[in-house]
Amino acid sequence: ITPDLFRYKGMNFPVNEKLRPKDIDALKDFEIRPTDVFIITFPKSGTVWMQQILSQIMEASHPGWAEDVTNRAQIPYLEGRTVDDPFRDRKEPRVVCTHLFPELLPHGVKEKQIKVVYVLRNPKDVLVSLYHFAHSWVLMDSPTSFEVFFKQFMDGKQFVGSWFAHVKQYVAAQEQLKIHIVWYEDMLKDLRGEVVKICAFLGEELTDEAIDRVVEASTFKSMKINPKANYKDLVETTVYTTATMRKGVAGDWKNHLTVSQNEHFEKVFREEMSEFPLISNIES
Ligand code: PPS
Repeated sequence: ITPDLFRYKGMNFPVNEKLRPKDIDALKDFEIRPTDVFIITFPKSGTVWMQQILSQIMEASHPGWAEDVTNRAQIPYLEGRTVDDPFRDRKEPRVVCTHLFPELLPHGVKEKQIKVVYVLRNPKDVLVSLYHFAHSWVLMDSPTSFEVFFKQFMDGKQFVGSWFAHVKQYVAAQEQLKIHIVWYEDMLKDLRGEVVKICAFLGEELTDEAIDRVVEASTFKSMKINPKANYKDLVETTVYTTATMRKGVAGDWKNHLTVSQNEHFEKVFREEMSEFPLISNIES
């Protein structure tokens, strides 16, 4: 793996995040409440988007749920060490997000059968988005070239690890965990339809007008100018540049992958994912 990362239990963590193996192990005992909701993603699959959607749904359904903080404070990363006391005391239902592999999740996720929203995105676009993000996030080394980064991603040597392993493990985990899978591309095509399905999964009953407001607040355009949603506050601390809300489209991989890289990607995808009915989603 790249020198900015260390590998632990099958997952690649940033060396400079100061998260140590013992901290990662301790997450298993993170106290889960039955009403907790998890957003789980492979990076760059739509995490920030889902943070915005869920915060809008929760606020509509439980007035006063949202505190006057950014989405990433309201819905923090479990492994980001921001899950501190303010989060523990948040109004239920608490929402947390994570990139952890299933094996590293808190025991309570399975034991209490809490609700998990897993966001999936065409991995070619994930790769491209992560490539750009790596240039701006201080915890990752800037890639020396797209070619090198492409290879590292395919080999599971970049941030978090293998996209294929992550997705396969979560698809398989559907038998044990209460998971609702949402495709990034489906949200682009019909955001309202996906929001309705998410509400049904969460058991949150919203009026049509409230759903309209959730959708309106969760478009790329609205989020880009919303300081609670766009991570702009981190730009000042040089953690990110504008790379979080970069393009927000499907198919940007066509502007990056060469014909032979694409062929290689599709070959690996077919080998790795042959048993899962996901192939059609990566062909466009
Ligand atoms: S992270 O760093 O893992 O939390 O990143 P993540 O939020 O998972 O993914 C970032 C990409 O999601 C895009 N995005 C959106 N696309 C469409 N609509 C909305 N509302 C939206 N919000 C975020 C964001 O632009 C990143 O994708 P790219 O391709 O880089 O633009």
